Amino acid sequence: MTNNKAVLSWLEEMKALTTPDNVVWIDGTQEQIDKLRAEAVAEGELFKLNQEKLPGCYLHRTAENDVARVEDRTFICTTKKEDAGPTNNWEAPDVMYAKLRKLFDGCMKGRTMYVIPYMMGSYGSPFSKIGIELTDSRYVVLNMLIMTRVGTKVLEELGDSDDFVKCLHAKKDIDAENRYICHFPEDNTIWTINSGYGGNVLLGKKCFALRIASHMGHKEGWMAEHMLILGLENPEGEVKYIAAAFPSACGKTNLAMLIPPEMLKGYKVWTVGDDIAWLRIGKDGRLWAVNPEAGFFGVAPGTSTKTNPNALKTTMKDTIFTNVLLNTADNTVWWEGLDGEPPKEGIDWKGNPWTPESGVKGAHPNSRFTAPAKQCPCISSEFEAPEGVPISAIVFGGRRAKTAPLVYEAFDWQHGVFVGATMASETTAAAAGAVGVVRRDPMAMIPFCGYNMADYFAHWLEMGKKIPNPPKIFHVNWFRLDENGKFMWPGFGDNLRVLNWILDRCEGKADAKETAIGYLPEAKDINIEGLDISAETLEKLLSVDKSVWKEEVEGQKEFFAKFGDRLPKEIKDEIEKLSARLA
Ligand code: GTP
Ligand code: SPV
Ligand code: MN
Repeated sequence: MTNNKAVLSWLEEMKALTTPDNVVWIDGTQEQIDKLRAEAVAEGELFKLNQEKLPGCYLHRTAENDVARVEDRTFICTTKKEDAGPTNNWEAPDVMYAKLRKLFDGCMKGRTMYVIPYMMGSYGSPFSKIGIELTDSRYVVLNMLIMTRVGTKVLEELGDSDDFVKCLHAKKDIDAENRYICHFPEDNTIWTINSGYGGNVLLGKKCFALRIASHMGHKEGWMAEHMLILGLENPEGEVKYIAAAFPSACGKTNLAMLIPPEMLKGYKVWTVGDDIAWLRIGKDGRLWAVNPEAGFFGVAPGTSTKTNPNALKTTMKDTIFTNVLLNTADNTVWWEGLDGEPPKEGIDWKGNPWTPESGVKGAHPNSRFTAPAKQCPCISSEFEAPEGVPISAIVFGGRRAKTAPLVYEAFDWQHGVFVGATMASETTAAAAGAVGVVRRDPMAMIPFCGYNMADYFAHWLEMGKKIPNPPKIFHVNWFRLDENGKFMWPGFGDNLRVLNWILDRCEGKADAKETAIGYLPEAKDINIEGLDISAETLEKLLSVDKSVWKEEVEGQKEFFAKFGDRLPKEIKDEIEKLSARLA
């Protein structure tokens, strides 16, 4: 499919290492997609769902030990350990290559190697970047075809250039003990083995578009962030764009597709992206964002016509469901939190017969849908805009049962970077390990920053100095709990009420009071018309408990201590200033 020497010689090298029986180039044609789907069904890799109700939709179950990203097996392999920093696992490139070569040695014998040329970003955009993934998984091919732009056209855009990210994946034995997700940012290479799950193997996503891209952005003066991008249209028809970073499974897809509550019908949200943003300074001096992805790899549980009808509509055709429940009555899918009664019987994510009385979850908490972004009813007209969209506000947030109020605004860019750097959130099922434990997750990037996070903070501070008209920075928390452990804020569509305050602040149209942690709205500044929420609850949601925040500062200091002298002075200054304001 190409005469590109760099591509062909790399492919020969990888073939010699993994010794596949066949090599198939992915051209992106419907004919080839149909063939791959049919083969995957025949091999039991995919289950064909009810084609009348869900045309083009399939179900896949991963191995039980392979249902989420594995952060403890994810490595940043740079020559110098300090370049990976204290928040990443590190190994020297030569040592890791040697270890992995042994695992990859002959691992595709008897299998087919698929060559997937793909592009992150839209065709013709000056910001797009190319990768080629070699994989022995049809499931990966079919997912990459949804999540990225794949095929002949990508190779045409690449031409003779050697500027592409070299990605190698093999399922091997799905052996958790020998699972590795390895990044070599100094030579644009990603090697992963022994997994077949989403973020570990769809290498355009977290591995390239965040870990490798954040490293590129640091060198080249732009940013790769774990952010949704949405356009909020007001009743006058003006659209303003917001980028928001929340940790995994903390509400990006939901916010990006929000449907306004009845009372605020004149507003409309347009989705540009739900997971990743590449941000650059535009010619007009503002910060501009593109979504490098072409699809959504969204959390299924909790998705319903009440919470996220747009996501549901997006998944009605040409979607791959992973680890959800199969409703055997009509070969459709189900997950916890979907509307209506659960099916009377089905097959759970482990492949076992299931009934509502089984006492186990039908769908895995991190079960997902892979759906083409273009099918989203609220996809933005700017989804493929080559230069992206101008960002008015950056929003950070997470799951905090206490501490963080519903919303606050940073005093300025430097303080906003500090607000992002001090983010903390309860862990979720998106990564293997304990769920519900509060951990520090700066800018929602702790699992995805491809270089030393102290340098990442410095890069954010540096960018701020270079953006003539920077966006304002905010922090939100939809997840505050009351004494009974119930969410105090209704969330979902009603989050628009908070976005409205945010954009009004950007335009100088809303009031705020100055507090120790930043500018907060007064209760009167948040429109709660039509909401069943007491004035007292709203007051609580907007309260800042100084004693809790003093404890918070101790946790922040402990986290920052990891970075030693590499931590930017500005961050140290901000923590001192916060302490002083709390005293
Ligand atoms: P990743 O794809 O892992 O990066 O996650 P994400 O940030 O896109 O999270 P997503 O929008 O898929 O939401 C994850 C879970 O949080 C789902 O179960 C949602 O139903 C739930 N959720 C999203 N928004 C809200 C909200 O405003 N309030 C509450 N209570 N739950 C929410
Ligand atoms: C996340 O974990 O933040 C995801 C899913 O968006 S994965 O692609 O598995 O990383
Ligand atoms: Mn994500």
